[in-house]
Amino acid sequence: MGPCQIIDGVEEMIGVCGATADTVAARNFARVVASGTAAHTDHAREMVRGFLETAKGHGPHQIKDVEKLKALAEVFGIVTEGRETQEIAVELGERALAEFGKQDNEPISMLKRAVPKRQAIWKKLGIAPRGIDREVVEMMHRTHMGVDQDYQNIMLQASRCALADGWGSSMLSTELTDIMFGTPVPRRAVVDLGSLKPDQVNICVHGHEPLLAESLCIAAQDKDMIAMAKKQGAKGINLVGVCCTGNEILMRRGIPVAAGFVQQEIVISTGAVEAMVGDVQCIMQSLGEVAKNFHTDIITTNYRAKMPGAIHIQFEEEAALESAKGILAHAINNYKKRGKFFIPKEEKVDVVVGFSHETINYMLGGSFRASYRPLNDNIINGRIRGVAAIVGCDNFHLDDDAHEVIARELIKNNVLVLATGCAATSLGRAGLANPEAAKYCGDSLREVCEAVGMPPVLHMGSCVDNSRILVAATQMVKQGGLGDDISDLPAIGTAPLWMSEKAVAIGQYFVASGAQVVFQDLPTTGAKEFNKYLLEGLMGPLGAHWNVAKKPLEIARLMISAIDSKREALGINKKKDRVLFDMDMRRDLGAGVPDAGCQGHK
Ligand code: NFS
Repeated sequence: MGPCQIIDGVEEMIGVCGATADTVAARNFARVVASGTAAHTDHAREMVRGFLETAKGHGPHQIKDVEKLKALAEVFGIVTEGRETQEIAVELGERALAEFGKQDNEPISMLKRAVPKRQAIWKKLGIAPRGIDREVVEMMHRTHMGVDQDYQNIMLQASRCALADGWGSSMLSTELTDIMFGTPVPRRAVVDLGSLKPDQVNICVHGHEPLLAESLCIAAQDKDMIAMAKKQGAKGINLVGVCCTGNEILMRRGIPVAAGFVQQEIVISTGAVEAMVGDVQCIMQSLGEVAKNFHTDIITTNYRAKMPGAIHIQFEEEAALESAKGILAHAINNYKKRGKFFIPKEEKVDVVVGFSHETINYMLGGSFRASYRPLNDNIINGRIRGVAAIVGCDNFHLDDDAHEVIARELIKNNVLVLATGCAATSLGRAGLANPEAAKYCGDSLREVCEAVGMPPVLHMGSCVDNSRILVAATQMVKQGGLGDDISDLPAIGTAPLWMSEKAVAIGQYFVASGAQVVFQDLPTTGAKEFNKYLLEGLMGPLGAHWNVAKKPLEIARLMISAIDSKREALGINKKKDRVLFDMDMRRDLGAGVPDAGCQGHK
């Protein structure tokens, strides 16, 4: 009688209660999805609460993107005409907060953003998420012993739960964070360990919720704090990011990311870090042990996530700036204790980041015709073969250059890459997230990148920002010419080095939204039927399924061949003649404009 185990090599395994391997694996897989969704949801709730406080005029932050505020308010059916920004923001914040605990059976508001065909699929299957928290609870209930025993039915709720993440909590977090801290625009920055500074107080901000990081950014510019650092003999305060909180401030402020997930211990082992400040998620317990060898203090700031050996300074949202200053003061006072240190200066790579979906719209479309038309046209005319997302974690037990190998193969074959999370950090370190990397592309993608001045790998932010990819894919469908659903697009995603449960939730919401995904492995191979269902069977109800390929190059080739199949289905697999066009044609927003993205190059 438990714990349920699937033993390799035992065919027809059945538990004492009669549960089959397929039921057990489906339950476990669904619980992984629920856990990942819960992590994004609790993060998002904090962001929405912070947004509401900001809307009410409390704390150090402001509503920075009023245009986006109004656009999102419209999605929620909030009247914007003739109303003050603050009034709209408070109503939006309250409505957004209510999405978590909603108890009626109406779908969450953001689902309306999806294309009609996808919404109809969700409705037909009965998987449109209702309340965000409710879907996690129902998932945990249905996978409790003796409840849902049909793996296909379990996967319906796993899809609904994952969709509550992608189109609910993650999307709320991304959008409200943008409204509050500014929608990212392209900016140059650096990544890697060389972003630490030898003569400044180095503070690493690690974790996920940008409320803490943004408050630290503001506090680090305070002249009293800088004076305090100087009094300790430092030239200033150098804030750097680790993991996804790093990606958040990189995207919006151009603050360097020193490390992704696997490098977090190495940052401390430089001996040059006065404090590593964390909130929630992806923070290794081993940091405490590593830090014992140096003067570095590990500071936890969230009551949810305490660590043995760490100093806890609770980050109080109501007094965000004061809290941030307290944390900084602690780090500054540690500067004098710094002993021998080593910063690998050559490990510093230029990146251009900040590719929100709005930026892609603007960048490819230009200021007077911002739209996805040029992207679609370049896909239709074959200059861009398709779009691939490389997302998720890095980890130690698989090839750690997988992201780079996959990305190089994709861009060489004219596939545009979108990246988030630690995958984006690793592609930045590999030198692929800057416009100069266009030289590694196939001829036609290189032409597009050079014309627009964009990198072939577009850094779109943190893991919650995978919701930007859902919006971008939806915009591509709505723009026309590439089918009427995400499942028609020549697009595919991978999280090759996944390790966090959040990555599985993301994978499942992509599949449930109609996008194929590829992982290097899935924890379901002991359950033959269920595994096959994930890898093939989901195609029936959802129009997309999971894929597994072991080696990075195999992953890339599988992605390219999936893109080619979609191109064939769309009838755009034949090379079209180039059509030169003039300014009048460019201004013609209605009709398809061939070659639009490359106009500048001619
Ligand atoms: Ni995503 Fe970001 Fe990194 Fe993986 Fe962890 S930091 S939220 S889970 S390890 S990409």
